[in-house]
Amino acid sequence: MDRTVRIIGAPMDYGANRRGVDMGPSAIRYAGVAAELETTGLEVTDAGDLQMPRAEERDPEANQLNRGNAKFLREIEDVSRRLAREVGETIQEGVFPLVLGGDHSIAIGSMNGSARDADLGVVWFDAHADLNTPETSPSGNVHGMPLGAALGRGIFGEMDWAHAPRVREESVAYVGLRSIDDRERELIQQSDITSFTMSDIDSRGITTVVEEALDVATSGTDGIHVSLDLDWLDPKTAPGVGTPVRGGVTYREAHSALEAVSSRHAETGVLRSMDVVEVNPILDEANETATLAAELSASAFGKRIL
Ligand code: NNH
Ligand code: MN
Ligand code: MN
Ligand code: MN
Repeated sequence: MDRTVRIIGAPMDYGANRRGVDMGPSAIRYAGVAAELETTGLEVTDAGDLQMPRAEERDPEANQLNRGNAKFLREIEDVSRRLAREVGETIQEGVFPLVLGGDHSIAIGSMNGSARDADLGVVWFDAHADLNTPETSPSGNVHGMPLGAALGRGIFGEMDWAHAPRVREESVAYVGLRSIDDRERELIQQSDITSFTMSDIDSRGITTVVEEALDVATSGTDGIHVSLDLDWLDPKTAPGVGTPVRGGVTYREAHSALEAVSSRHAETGVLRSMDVVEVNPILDEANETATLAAELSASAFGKRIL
C-alpha cells in the first residue's frame, strides 16, 4: 500500500455495558500495532487519543438527552462529532485513518467522517448486526446501534446528524453474524443490506464470502470502510471482548479475510478507513486479543502469513 496510516485512538466505553474497553487503544498500541504495520512498508503516525469525558466525572443530568432507551447519547454525540471531523480531515490529507476503539459506537464517527467526500461501502466483521436504534435496542447500549445511526434508521435526537446519506444499505455487507436481536432480524430482512452469517462461512468458505462482501461494498461506491469488531472471532481466540459469542471465525479465517481486504486494495485502491473495536484488556489473557487486533490490522494493510 502506498499510503501513510494515522492511528487515532478512541477510548470510548459509553456505548457498552461494561468498563475496560476504553483501554483498548493502549492495549493495541502496547501489542505493537505501529511496528506490525511498518513491516508492510507503510509509514505510520499516531495522533494519540481523542479526549473522552471520564465516566466518573460525567454530568449526572446527561441522561436527560437520551432517546428511547439509548444510554449516554450526549457523551457519544460529542465524541462522534470530533472523531468524524478527524477522520474526514485525515482522508483529505491523503492519509489513511485507522481508528482504535473503544466500543463500536465509535464507528458512528468513523463512517460519518469517511462518507463526507465519498459514496461509502461498508464491510462489517462482527458477531452482531449493530443495526438497533434507540427505539429497537433491547439493551440501550449504543455500541449495538452504529449502523442504525449511519443508515438513518431511528430517531437519534441530537445525534440525527450521524445519518450518513452517502452510506447506502445496498453497499453494506455483514460478515460472520451469529447474534441478532429479533427486531434487527426484521430490519435486515426489510433492508437492502447484504448479510453473510457464520453458516454462510461454514458452507461457502471465508474467501468466497469475503470476496462477495467486497463486491457489494465496492460496487457503485468511491471506497470502503472496514469495521472489525474483535467479537467477530471465536472467544477461544479473542477472549478479551465485552460480549463474546461462541462459534466465531478462527485465527486463520480472520487473517485470510483481512488479507483479502488488502489484496482488493492493492488491485483497486478501495480502502478509505478502518476501525478496530471492542478490545477489552481487562477481560483478556495476557493481551492476546489486542495482539490479534494489531496483527489483523497489519493483514488488512498487506502483511502476509504463509
Ligand atoms: N445487539 C445487542 C445490543 O444491541 C448486542 C450488541 N453488542 C455488540 N455489538 N457487541 O457488536 O445491545
Ligand atoms: Mn459491533
Ligand atoms: Mn459484536
Ligand atoms: Mn440513508
